[in-house]
Amino acid sequence: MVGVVERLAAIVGPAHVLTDGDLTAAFETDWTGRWRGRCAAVVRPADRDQVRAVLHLCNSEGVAVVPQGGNTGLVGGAVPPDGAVVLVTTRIREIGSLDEVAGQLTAGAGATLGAVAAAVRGSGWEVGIDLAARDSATIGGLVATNAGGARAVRYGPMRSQVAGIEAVLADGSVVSRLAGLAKDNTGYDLAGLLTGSEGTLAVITAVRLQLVPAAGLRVAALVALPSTADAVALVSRARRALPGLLAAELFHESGMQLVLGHASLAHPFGAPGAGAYLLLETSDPADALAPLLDGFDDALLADDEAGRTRLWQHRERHTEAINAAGVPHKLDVSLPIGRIAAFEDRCLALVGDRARVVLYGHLGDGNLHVNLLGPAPDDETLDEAVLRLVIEMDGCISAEHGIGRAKAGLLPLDRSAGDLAAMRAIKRALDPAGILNPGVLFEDARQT
Ligand code: FAD
Ligand code: 2HG
Ligand code: ZN
Repeated sequence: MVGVVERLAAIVGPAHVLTDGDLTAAFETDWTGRWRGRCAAVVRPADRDQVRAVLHLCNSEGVAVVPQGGNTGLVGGAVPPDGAVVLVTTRIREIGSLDEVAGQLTAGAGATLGAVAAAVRGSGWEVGIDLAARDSATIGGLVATNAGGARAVRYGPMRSQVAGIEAVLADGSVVSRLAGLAKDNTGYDLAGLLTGSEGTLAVITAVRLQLVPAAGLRVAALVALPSTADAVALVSRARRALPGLLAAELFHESGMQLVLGHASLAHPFGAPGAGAYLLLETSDPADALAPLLDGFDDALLADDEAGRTRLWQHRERHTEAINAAGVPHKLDVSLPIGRIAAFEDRCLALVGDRARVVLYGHLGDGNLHVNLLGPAPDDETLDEAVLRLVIEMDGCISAEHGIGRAKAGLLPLDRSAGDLAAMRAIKRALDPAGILNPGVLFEDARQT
């Protein structure tokens, strides 16, 4: 490995190859602290050609490579197996000029979502995706995980924002389609294939983003409701009554109390007790929202930025508040929206007193985040039981964070033998030596 480290330094410059444990530590642990590895080196290429050279070298030497962007992923997908090279993209962060006519721009994979959002602010266009990790999560990471976030109910997940991709395959060859053509039927959709591939098929180096028209008006409402079933009914009505619905987020008193304690906030409704909280945001005028809220005594409305931020923090700060309470097991599941309330009841009954459960999520998408606090980091008994329940109720085991290392062993619960065989065939075709992110998606795909 010493020879490889020297050759990596020759490619990217010695300052951009880290081997000292104090310097590599932050790249070896995930955001929750549940996953850890010990890499041989962290390498930070400056551009696509350096990525090509790094991959070419590692492929010929049989060294595993773990692509990493902002390291905000929540399924251990950017954490290295021992001895791997972590390829960090954050120096590849150039943001190209905005094509005002098409509403598109090309961003380096290492540009953060926040930087791209800032670059287009005031143009009349905006990125159709937003999430609380915006200032660290990178465009490449968002595409590699097909991230969702609060606005997916309106604009779809990251897949819907991708107009083209440039990426480097394991052997150093390049695939590139960055013209951003709305219609392009010239063979396989490689950008589509790489979206959601979690660093197992290629290193994404640039993304052509399709922006959405910026919402002029934004009105948020935080509503306290008797139950999740009431929240589901309200979301269903909101989807029909509000063409501009931007977000429909669910949480509960369990999460509310964690956030209030962590952030030293007063209860927004003065006292606890609601069965469910629903945060709606729309670009429709407030008077379109008001009739939906008739009959609910506890609803807070905000149409200015400060007021919206105040309401949103109760939802957005769940992840950090949970981290502050312990090392969580995170299950990020999809269910038919009509079965969410029943799932919550069955999930709470199933877990009982074996863990503290915090349930919340993107209700408009039928996406629940099941956070379990208490079980040891490597005890997956409850994780598996909850995911089996999800499948029994016609859901799937990842709505937005991906499979990563966390759920690689459980993927066969969800995907058929035929699906898995096709996925493995694609993996073998694009990465025959299996150097890219071994252990992610396929538990056994390894060769360090
Ligand atoms: P990383 O964590 O560095 O990597 C994630 C995966 O992508 C890994 O498998 C890695 O190998 C791969 N990867 C990264 N960059 C590349 C690349 N250039 N080429 C190939 N593979 C690559 N997720 C949501 O979907 N919705 C949310 O609402 C949401 N909210 C969050 C809130 C908080 C506070 C936090 C901490 C996380 C949240 N996440 C959310 C999870 C996370 O932000 C996303 O998964 C994000 O897409 C990860 O981006 P990243 O740059 O940090 O990727
Ligand atoms: C969110 O929706 C993120 O806030 C993180 O996807 C979810 O912390 C989680 O479990
Ligand atoms: Zn989420």
